[in-house]
Amino acid sequence: MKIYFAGSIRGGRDDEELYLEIINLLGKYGKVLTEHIGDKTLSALGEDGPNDEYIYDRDMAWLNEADVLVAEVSTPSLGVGYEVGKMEGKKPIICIYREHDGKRLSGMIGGNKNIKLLKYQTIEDLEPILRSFFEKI
Ligand code: 6IA
Repeated sequence: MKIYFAGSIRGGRDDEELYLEIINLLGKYGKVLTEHIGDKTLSALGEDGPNDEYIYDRDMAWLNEADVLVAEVSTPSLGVGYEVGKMEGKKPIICIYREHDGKRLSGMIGGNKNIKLLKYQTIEDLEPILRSFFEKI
């Protein structure tokens, strides 16, 4: 099972430690193609790739290769939203969302009946959510 994990980079790195924990959890179910999302050295400037074209081409290739998309959508990110849109109708998608600071999720994710959206608070909550998702696909 090849897993594309999507999480905010230039949208903001507030949740980077959480991303790393999620990537570790996902490792139980398959190969995470995008382990760099949890990389602490990545800043919100996202200046660390060779160039944007390289990032886009490589990520599109990984999306095509992946069997499933797991998107952490608590920090709004144009890139994550784009990736969810690209995968809709093609491969199973789960969006995981942590309500915080009174911020509300985009209606384009929350209102989409084709997207499985699961709310959680802690990494402990996520374990059974992910287990049940991967058991069904
Ligand atoms: O708009 P954002 O930057 O927040 O979009 C984040 C999403 O776009 C992630 O889910 C990634 O899949 C993708 N993405 C954005 N920037 C990068 C990137 N930067 N590398 C890979 N995927 C990216 C350079 C990283 C470096 C280790 C070469």
